[in-house]
Amino acid sequence: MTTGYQQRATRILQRINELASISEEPAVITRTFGTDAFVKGSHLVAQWMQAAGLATRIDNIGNVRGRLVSSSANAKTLVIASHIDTVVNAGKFDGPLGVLIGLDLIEQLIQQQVSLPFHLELIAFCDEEGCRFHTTYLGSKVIAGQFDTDLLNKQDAAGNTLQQVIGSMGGDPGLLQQDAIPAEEWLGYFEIHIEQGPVLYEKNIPVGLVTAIAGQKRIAITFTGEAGHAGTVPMTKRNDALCAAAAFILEVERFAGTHPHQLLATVGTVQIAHAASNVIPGEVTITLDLRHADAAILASCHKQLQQLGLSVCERRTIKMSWQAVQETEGVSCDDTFNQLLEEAIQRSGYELVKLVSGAGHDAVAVAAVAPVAMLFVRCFKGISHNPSENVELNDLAAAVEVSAAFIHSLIQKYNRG
Ligand code: HGY
Ligand code: MN
Ligand code: MN
Repeated sequence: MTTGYQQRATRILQRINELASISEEPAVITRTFGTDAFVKGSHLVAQWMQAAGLATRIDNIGNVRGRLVSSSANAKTLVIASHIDTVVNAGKFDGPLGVLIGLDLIEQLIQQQVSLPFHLELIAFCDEEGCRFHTTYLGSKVIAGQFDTDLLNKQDAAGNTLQQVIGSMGGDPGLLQQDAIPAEEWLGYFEIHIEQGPVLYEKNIPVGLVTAIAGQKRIAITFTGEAGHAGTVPMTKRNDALCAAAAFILEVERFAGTHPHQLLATVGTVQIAHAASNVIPGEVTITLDLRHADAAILASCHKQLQQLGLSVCERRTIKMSWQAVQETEGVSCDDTFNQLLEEAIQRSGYELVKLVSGAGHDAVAVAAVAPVAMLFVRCFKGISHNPSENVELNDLAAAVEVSAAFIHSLIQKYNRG
């Protein structure tokens, strides 16, 4: 016999699958900011919001926003959100799970004709991953009033600026400020997201409470040597930029792998300029992603790795440029919200697990202006950013049950005034 939560989870899963079928490439899931597939996915989510009876719009940067207005005077706004952009060759739950559970929660509130002491805004953020412009949280920065207009000049690999891409989607970059929710109007922010790590899976527990989100730094590093003929330049006379990059990458792995405080360091992209199989690479650019919950440790590792890069390059007479592309401090989730979320988890009969998120989330951008809370959902072996990302139906049902209990406790709390 399926419970009401399992029926709701089944419908949520159907929507997750339908959204996942919209991709830039056949047979994989890729929906990066501003592409046709991304726009098509946004319109599908907007249709669902409209059908649910929400006042729906796509804002100037491309966030899909559905609002359920409260009749209470001076009501503030609670945002339930996550993102619908993806990495390349992504899983189908990272982002959409939080948006579509949020949609279900709001549909239920409408169906039960619950009178809300606060406005509820469901948001599908447009660019949490930062795959196209390497700066994450573009959509959430806009609604939090934290968007730096210098970002509009950022260029993607094809030389398109963010300004142009926003315009291509019908947005007006000059109106981004107006899309912010004013700081004084915020009640808070709630995001449901897969854990993307192994803790809940290993503990065999469906949901977890997030206490904090780690800080991260993204750096673009360019190694410049000298291009040359693969068939004539002796090995001892080469300034091979790719070999220097490779030596540095292995140094990064050694440094992070032996670091006493679980530093996470990843080189996710390598670009060889004018690459050809018979040319000694003259210029190579890599991206380095550094994560740690402690800002001081993150900053000192960043400095040490830059030094390591310089010494690798000195030994090889290679020039190195080191450019920080994005830096976000870690944030803590709100204690009051977490107390209510903790009670919702326990009232629903689940063991309480508290976790720090190594992955970044839009909650990081919103934490600058509002209290944030996050609920993690177990995913298969903690795998994510990978097409084998998976969530069991019963875990989806558990997340619906706990989230609904949490929202109801917020309604009770603010109805009491
Ligand atoms: O990279 C991250 O932590 C997130 O998935 N954007
Ligand atoms: Mn995500
Ligand atoms: Mn992600």
